[in-house]
Amino acid sequence: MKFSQETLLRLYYDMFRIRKTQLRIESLYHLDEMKTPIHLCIGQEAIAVGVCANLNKYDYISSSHRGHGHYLAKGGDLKKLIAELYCRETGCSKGHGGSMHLVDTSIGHMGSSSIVGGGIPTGTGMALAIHMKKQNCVSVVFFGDGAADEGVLYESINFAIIKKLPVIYIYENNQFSVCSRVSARQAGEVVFHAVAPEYMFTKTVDGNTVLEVYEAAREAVLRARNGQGPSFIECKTYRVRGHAGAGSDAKLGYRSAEEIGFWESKCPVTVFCEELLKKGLITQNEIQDMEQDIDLEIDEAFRFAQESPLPKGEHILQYLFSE
Ligand SMILES: Cc1ncc(C[n+]2csc(CCOP(=O)(O)OP(=O)(O)O)c2C)c(N)n1
Repeated sequence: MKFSQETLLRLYYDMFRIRKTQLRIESLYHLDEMKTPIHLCIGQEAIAVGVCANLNKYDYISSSHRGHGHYLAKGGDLKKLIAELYCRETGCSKGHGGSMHLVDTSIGHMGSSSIVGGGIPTGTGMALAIHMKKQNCVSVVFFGDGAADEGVLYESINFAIIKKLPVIYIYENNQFSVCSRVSARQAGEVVFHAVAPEYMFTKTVDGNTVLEVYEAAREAVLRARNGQGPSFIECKTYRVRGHAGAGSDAKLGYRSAEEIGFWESKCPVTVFCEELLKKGLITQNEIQDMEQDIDLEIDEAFRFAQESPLPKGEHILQYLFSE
């Protein structure tokens, strides 16, 4: 597939913006001003960006505890993201949710969940709603390999196949559920094969290569819009940071510093940038300009969050139920 320079630069910008946001959150986390656990998606930016670049505002996504990238890639407001991490009234969940419970239904972000696998049945349900209302949109579910250990994935896929639902399962195989390696929990590639490729579009891609993710997602989205039912895309990647919080966890001993280093050398943002430079599609000056813009936007988002009020105590029970 041929990509325009504009598309390539947009994909790069979006990944770079997510990366820089993650790094800023990480660098300030020790101040303990962000009263929320954080799960950084450093190294997984190509998946959020490659998939969401195929979606429009009216398409739905469901996300997980590691959801900063999904939120920004779907068009979520950076200020509201940071304000949510600061648990402020101006946050995207009005300061009630924190990092694991981001939501903005106005842009089709239907929520992230701290319940591992929680987005799988709800995202499938959204696809059922789309199908029943005969809407021309799709529902995308992002989930990790730990979530793929849950039986609800197979129940949901079976239901989606039977009902031919416009749902796309994006399996972010970053190889770990906390400290437990996927190979210790799943028999070979069983997750991928068990989802019945003869009944749905399935593909495994390099999750660190944004164009591979983009192309697979494009095909899946087209199929869903054309009434051809669900898809399952496995994006192979790696969680370079610790499961939660800031910094490396190499000293915990469940994986080697060499292994982490190997995956850092496959960084989706840097490698893509080098390719663009080599092809003459971007210049060092343009990269610097982008970086400056992003830094300013992040500065402003943090200032906004720090200056925003905390939620009011009397609102604690608000937003618990929706009619
Ligand atoms: C139903 C449920 N079981 C267990 C947990 C504890 N838990 C939180 S995150 C996590 C790991 C999830 O791994 P994965 O789905 O691969 O996502 P990743 O953290 O790698 O992005 C676990 C087991 C939980 N939050 N919910």
